[in-house]
Amino acid sequence: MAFSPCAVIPTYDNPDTVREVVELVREHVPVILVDDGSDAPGRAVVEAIGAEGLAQVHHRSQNGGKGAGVTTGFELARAAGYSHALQVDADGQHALEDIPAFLDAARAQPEALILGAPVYDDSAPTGRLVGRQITRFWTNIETYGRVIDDPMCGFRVYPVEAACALAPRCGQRMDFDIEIAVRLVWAGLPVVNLPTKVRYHADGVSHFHLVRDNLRISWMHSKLVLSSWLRLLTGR
Ligand SMILES: Nc1nc2c(ncn2[C@@H]2O[C@H](COP(=O)(O)OP(=O)(O)OP(=O)(O)O)[C@@H](O)[C@H]2O)c(=O)[nH]1
Ligand SMILES: [Mg+2]
Repeated sequence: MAFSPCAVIPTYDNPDTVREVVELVREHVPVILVDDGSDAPGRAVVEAIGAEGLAQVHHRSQNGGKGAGVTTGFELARAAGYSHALQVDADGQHALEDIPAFLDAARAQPEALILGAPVYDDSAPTGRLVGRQITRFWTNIETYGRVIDDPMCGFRVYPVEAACALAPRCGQRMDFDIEIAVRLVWAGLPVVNLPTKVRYHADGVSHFHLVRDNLRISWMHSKLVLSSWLRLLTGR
């Protein structure tokens, strides 16, 4: 299949940032924007983006989580015939000037999963940095080595077919980014980790719930560690 990338952007209540993100991303690739049941202000911005033809817009009727939004985006990407999906957050935290480097890496190794490896500045909250170290400890165990630099960064490129096959089996909220990366490693995809700056804006919006999402992520790691041991024991 010829290399034909699009972007999949999940959004939930990002009225202040989503338009600028879409405008910058569409300079590189066509955009599929999945609104995951945003409240009126976020929904109105997404509707305007669709009406202006800046992106292919899909509205999910109910909030299902970041993973649910991305999964819907993968399905739309496959239906439209795209080979690769660049995933970018809608909150303006990613260094979109790095998009060409991400696309070049995917073009050079189309079978690979291209993962952003965040380079933080002083704006990053300590709690989030510690959480990432813990989840990285577990993904190293789950993947039998240091394959994934950062399993939580939402800036990455997926081969669409492989992503569509595994996405519905993954946790559909903030656990999604981690679980699909591990499962794609298990499926045999090579991983390319690309350093990229991540900023936390003073007035930024986060939907990451410290307790609820960390509990969900802990449960997911329990399942994945068990599965990784079973895979070793059974050779499957
Ligand atoms: N579809 C969907 N997208 C979501 C949901 N929650 C967050 N997102 C999107 O996922 C991206 C990242 O969300 P954030 O809340 O910033 O999560 P995060 O980047 O892991 O957390 P921080 O490190 O605190 O920024 C943004 O584009 C959000 O709009 C959701 O419930 N559904
Ligand atoms: Mg964020």
